[in-house]
Amino acid sequence: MRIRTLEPARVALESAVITHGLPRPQNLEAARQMQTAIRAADAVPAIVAVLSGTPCIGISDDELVELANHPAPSKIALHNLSLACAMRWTGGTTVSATAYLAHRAGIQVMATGGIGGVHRDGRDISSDLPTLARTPILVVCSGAKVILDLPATREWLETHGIPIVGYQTDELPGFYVARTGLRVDATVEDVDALIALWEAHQAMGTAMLVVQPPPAAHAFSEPEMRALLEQALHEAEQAGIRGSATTPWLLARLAQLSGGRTVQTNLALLCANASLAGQLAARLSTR
Ligand code: PSU
Ligand code: MN
Repeated sequence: MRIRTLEPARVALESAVITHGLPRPQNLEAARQMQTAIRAADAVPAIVAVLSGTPCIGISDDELVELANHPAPSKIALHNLSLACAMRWTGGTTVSATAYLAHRAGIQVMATGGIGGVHRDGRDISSDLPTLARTPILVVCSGAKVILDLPATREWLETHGIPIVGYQTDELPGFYVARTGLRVDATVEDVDALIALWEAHQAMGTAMLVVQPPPAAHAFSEPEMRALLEQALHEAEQAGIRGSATTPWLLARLAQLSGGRTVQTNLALLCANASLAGQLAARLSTR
């Protein structure tokens, strides 16, 4: 493992969103904007990725450019992290591999767009979930991705002892949409209240999710998203898309169907989450 800095106010950023979640050139733009948002909050961004077999906690801008433009990057989750190291792969780490590595590097806070969860077929469960169930880390996100079975994902989190805290919201957001009708476990209005909850939870050994809706100017309405999603899910089934290809395929199809609007929403929510994570990390580092 290569750790770039030991600065206490670090925020880990996953990189599967760079290699598999967003099209070029918005992927590079997203990564840079997230880093800027974290620095503006007086914290230090650490993009987590695997470069030629080395798990990296923090990468240089040259390395980021290379990763964002890599012709065939791997999607690295927990099941293939060790293989990626042994076989010298280069790739983006999902929330699962990122949380695992960040925790080992002593980082308490990470940011992403939407976590993985229980897929709608009910059989495919993202390794993000079991990893969060055994990793004490504070994850700032906009809920789970709307392509998933959100009620089942919410139940899974509850079963496995992962609290969901709404930041200025009482509902679980659905990534591109602000509301899902699913409740959060607690709502807080400011960063200090979040810190108090995290300090109470930390010793439990599981992650805590902090969720906030996508910025209002970019959010999709529920009926709008339902129509796009119905078509994308139907097409994915027809095309026989399975396993780890599912999430990237659906995100890319939604981007096409919405004329690029979902990409703008994704960018906006990633930056907002990075900013909040930066504020949390900065505050935690002074305690
Ligand atoms: N957040 C985004 N876009 C993404 C992802 C998160 O805004 O593409 C990635 C994360 O890396 C997450 C992964 O861990 O999607 C989930 O993939 P899967 O469902 O295959 O576990
Ligand atoms: Mn899967």
